[in-house]
Amino acid sequence: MAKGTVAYKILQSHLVSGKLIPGEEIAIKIDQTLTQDATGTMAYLQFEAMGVDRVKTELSVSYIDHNMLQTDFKNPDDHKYLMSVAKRYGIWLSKPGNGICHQVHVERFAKPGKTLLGSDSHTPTSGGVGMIAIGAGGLDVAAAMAGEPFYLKMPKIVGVKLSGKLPEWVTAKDIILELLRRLTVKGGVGKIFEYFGEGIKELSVPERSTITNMGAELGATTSVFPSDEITRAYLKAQGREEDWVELQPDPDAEYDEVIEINLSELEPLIACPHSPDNVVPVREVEGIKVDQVVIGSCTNSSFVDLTRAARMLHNRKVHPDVIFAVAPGSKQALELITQDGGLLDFLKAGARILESACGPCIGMGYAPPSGGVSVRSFNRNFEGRSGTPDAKVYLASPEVCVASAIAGYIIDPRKLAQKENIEWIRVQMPEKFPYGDEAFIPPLPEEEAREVEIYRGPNIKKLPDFDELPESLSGEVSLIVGDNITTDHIMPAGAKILPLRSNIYAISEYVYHYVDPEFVQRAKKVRDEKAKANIIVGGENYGQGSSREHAALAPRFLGVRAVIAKSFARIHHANLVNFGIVPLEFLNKEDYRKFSMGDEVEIPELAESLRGGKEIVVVNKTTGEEIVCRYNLTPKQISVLLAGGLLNWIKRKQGVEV
Ligand code: MIC
Ligand code: SF4
Repeated sequence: MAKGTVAYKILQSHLVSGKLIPGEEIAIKIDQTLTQDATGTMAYLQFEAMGVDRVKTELSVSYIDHNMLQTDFKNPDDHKYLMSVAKRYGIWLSKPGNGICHQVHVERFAKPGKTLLGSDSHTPTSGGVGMIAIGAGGLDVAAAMAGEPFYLKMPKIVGVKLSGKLPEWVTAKDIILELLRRLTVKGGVGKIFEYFGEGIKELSVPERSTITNMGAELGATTSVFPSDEITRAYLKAQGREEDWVELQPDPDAEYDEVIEINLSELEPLIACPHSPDNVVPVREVEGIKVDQVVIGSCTNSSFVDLTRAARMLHNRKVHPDVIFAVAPGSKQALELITQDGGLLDFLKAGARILESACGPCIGMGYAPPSGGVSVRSFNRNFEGRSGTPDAKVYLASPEVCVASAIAGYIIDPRKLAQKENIEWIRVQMPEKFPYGDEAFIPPLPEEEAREVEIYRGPNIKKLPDFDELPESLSGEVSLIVGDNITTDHIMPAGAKILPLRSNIYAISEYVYHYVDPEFVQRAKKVRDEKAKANIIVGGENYGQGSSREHAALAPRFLGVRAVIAKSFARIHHANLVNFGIVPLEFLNKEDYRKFSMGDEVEIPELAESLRGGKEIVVVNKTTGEEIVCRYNLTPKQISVLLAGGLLNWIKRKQGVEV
């Protein structure tokens, strides 16, 4: 039962209901929340609809970091809305330019032993300081701000034992890439990864956070490190030593599973296009010509990452054929490299300096050229995510990125070190970080907050109302997709679509845009002309990747009422439920083949079967076949589905007319 582990202890001290037995539904108290602008507007619209006067958490922070291009009124409208909501409801606001939510949260707010729920899948980054930090859909985060506990199935707690010592030029990124290589993008579903062993003693907080960040790519619920003297020194340098508590696993702690990684045996690794688990040693892809390189994203853009990269570039030049960019993870990191000269190293080497924000990671600028190769210190390389459909994106440590930028082709940094005698660069943690608090707006006192008027520009549209689940569902198969469909496939981001996040009517026009540009018209026809439900058929790990609830909300708006898949990714599964779309799993995975596009489908007594916990029989009326499906839903999720979604469910609970 994993008693005595760090994760177990934190969950136990926050348990509101249920038993900490893997697979059982538990509810936990949430101490902190975070939102970012791209998911935040919707989360706060939903929070407003809950009719609460002020957030009920210990701390809630609203970050503006994703959507920074401001090509017209839409982004600034959203930012202004977010700023007014923060003032009205007792929320901290991190202004645009202050950095990426996860980086900044670790720096300024993350606290060992506490819980954090964030409307972004990389929220587990804060696990690097010993907190249980979980990514969720905006609606779940809104509910947590309204004082609701967070419901989840108790995950297994997997101990990752790090033994040995990282060889030179091998980094934290290679540890998590090694786990991805072994376990794949669905290997972490239903699991918490807890790191322990001698090897953790060498890892600084930013390095630990690189690892917990990319636990999201494993599909894990979260990842966590103990809170030790390294955590203490980091928090002290952030001027927050009082936030430190020690959190270690008990000597007799037992994990549900243990994975061992001998750090001494690792070498520089790289994830090849188009999946973070497509990992090979760098030497295997050496020589591939590179068009662009970028260091940034919430994974690897801390002060430590930037300083190492800058020192590698000292007195060197980026290869003439390569465009090299740096997007510092936070203003704090940018300030530090400015102080210690790293910024000048970048500039002299010929780097482009981008804003402290997500930027290229979700295709908000700096897209690669057609068919181009881009090597990035990021966490996701899904096809098309960079903004260029046929680009090939590789993911690696900042060291591999810089070495490749200098060489002009992918290269193992150890080779370059031999050739050009690049010394191994160790970075000392500063004794005092620049806190950068000028970029935060603290919450207003209650009385003053009540006077604040919420700003709503023309880009902010009211949420559509959704009806309850019908007793029986009659529908049509309007899309069939394969394995590992990401939320970037379902609801793409990028400079064109991201500004529409606060306008569900407009953004729903882009559902599955790059996969099947006809889908939206087809779905509307089924919804409006045939008055039927749209049904999507999917493969394994359906909905992996981001937490964006728009990937459930927009399909629901288009009339999707059920997704039948071989298996689901955790956050998307929860988002489907939250928006009243029934996630069904094939009992026999071979039955996936029993559907074709346009098949007429009937699910008789759907609601009754859910209520009674019975198997669901989907009738393919076109072929006459009956397909048996199961579902992985807790009693609460079933009542949410019956109500037509979580917002209806919460309103009903609070006695508000739906
Ligand atoms: C991502 O990395 O895909 C994002 C953009 O940060 C998303 C959130 C979003 O879509 O707004 C995530 O990871 O949850
Ligand atoms: Fe931003 Fe990329 Fe991190 Fe998502 S993964 S929060 S887009 S930097």
